[in-house]
Amino acid sequence: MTDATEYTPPKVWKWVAESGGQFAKINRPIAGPTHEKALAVGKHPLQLHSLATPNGVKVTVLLEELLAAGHSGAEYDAYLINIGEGDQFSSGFVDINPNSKIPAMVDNSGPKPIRIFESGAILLYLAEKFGAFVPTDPAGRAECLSWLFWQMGSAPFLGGGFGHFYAYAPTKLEYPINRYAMEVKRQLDVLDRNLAEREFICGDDYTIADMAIWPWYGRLVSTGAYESREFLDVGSYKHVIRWTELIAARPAVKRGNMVNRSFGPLEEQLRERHDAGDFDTKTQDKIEAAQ
Ligand SMILES: N[C@@H](CCC(=O)N[C@@H](CS)C(=O)NCC(=O)O)C(=O)O
Repeated sequence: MTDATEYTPPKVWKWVAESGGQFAKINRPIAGPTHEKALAVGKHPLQLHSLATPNGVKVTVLLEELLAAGHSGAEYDAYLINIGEGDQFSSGFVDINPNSKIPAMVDNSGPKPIRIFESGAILLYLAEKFGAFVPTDPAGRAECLSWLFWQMGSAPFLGGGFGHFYAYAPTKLEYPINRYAMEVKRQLDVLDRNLAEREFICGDDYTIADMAIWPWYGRLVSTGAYESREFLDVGSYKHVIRWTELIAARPAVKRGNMVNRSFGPLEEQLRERHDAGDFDTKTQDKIEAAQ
């Protein structure tokens, strides 16, 4: 281990507001709102407040898959939460997610609004509400929930651990990069061995477990994340790559990827979605051309 500086923790930790790193401005050691602002409310039963990060994409892919499967009750309004600008700390957003992180959703279809936060909880809520993409037999359901919760527990090591220290931290430190690279490669091997024997994560059927895992690990082995494709030798996970391409080809996945996207090619950005027709008329390239 060759870290240049050694840190001696003080007796009591204190917040140094500008500690460096890409997300230093939005990281705080306290919860709660920073400003008063109500959330917009659209016409559909489901109100999503999100951004097209991997956690956000999980939910928009499921919503688009539900609509494609004929569940018209899954119509939704999707509003953009710009986490770089601190939208997640508005009073309205904190009311629906006290943890101030996207995605968060409100279901207005019943007598009282129901709020749901945490992407895994939203996936399960919607799958159960519509009776789709989650098996109902005990063995199938157990397998699906096991992989869903595997993803929820594993992705923080990928994003908050590996991604943070390899790409975002102000200095490159050998110890944390080694620790998290090893863990991410182990996770990829877990997936690769599973997908060597199955078409989808849980077997023959495409489920919310695929929708949870694909935006994180599929991205890692295809377009890449944290500019780490070579470092992690992602090409060696052949079964993960085969599955990633299978999911990416689904039309609902392509649409789900565009919703609440405010980065990348303009024709792939549908920053707000209020209608199925918005994919044809309201992408950012068309909005900017009309201005
Ligand atoms: N466990 C949460 C994690 C959500 C999460 O980390 N969201 C990030 C974007 S991917 C966020 O909103 N970050 C804003 C912040 O940390 O202030 C989930 O799966 O919903």
